[in-house]
Amino acid sequence: MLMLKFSDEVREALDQKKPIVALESTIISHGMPYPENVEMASTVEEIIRQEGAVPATIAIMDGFIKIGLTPEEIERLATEKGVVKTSIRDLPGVLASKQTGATTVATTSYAANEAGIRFFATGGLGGVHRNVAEHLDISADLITLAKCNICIVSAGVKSILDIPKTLELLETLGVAVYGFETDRYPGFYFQDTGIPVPSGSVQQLANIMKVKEHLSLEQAIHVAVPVPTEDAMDKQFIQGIIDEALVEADEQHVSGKDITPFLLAKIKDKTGGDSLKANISLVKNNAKIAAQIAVRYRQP
Ligand code: PSU
Ligand code: MN
Repeated sequence: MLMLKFSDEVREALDQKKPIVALESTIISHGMPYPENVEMASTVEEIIRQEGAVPATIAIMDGFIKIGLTPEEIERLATEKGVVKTSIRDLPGVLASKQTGATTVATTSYAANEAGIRFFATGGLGGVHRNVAEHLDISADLITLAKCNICIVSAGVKSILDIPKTLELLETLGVAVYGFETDRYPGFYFQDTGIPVPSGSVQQLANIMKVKEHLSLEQAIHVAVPVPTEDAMDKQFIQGIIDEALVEADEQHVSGKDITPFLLAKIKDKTGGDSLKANISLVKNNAKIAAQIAVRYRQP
């Protein structure tokens, strides 16, 4: 595809059929403050390399979908003014105007699928927002995952969402959901939503992706990994904070694509930074598990 521009490392990994893990960039530009975001992005790449896979952070730059970024390009995403949160509808516009764009789960999944990269690690998926009947706010992440043959590893969906409705919609779209070594769906900042899911190990999940190669199914599978115990937050406590932040968003008429960055920043302030710590911890852990599955997938 003409719009894709690969780093040498990712191009070589694709040619040699090495395990690769895609990474999104909205989490860098809009999801975390500077400089923690840059530190997180480089550590996550390092973790993937340590597991024997190649990281491919994705962003829009200079009229191309760049797959594999240099440290300077990651710094640019974190510091440049006016980086556009690029969901799938925004992609043609951002490319045409040569703006710098940070890719959401939707756009990263699309790019990974186009590139033939099968694994993608992130923090939390977008989904069905609370009060959906009033705002009809449903992330394009979901509908895009229904069209991308990838395995996306996250700590669940964003805690600010209506989690049961998001899982219902994933089912409708044909996206299978597995808990990583757990039969309860995790809740991003907290470990257990109480919602039952089938459990999978590294080997089982790699096998599922291998079988999927023989089916002409285009949907993603989603692997949900609980946040590591030492950084997990108390469910009741974080729910209370999220509820407060949602009220403030409503009062300030924040909506559309701005709602997630607004809420994440509020939640960070209200938890004295603990939510950021949990967020960084879970992203690193998800990258490790995604790399392990990607490596196993490439083994005979
Ligand atoms: N979850 C987080 N931090 C984030 C996001 C999700 O904890 O920054 C980003 C992801 O890029 C996700 C996007 O794809 O928010 C979803 O945004 P929306 O709901 O506007 O589609
Ligand atoms: Mn939305």
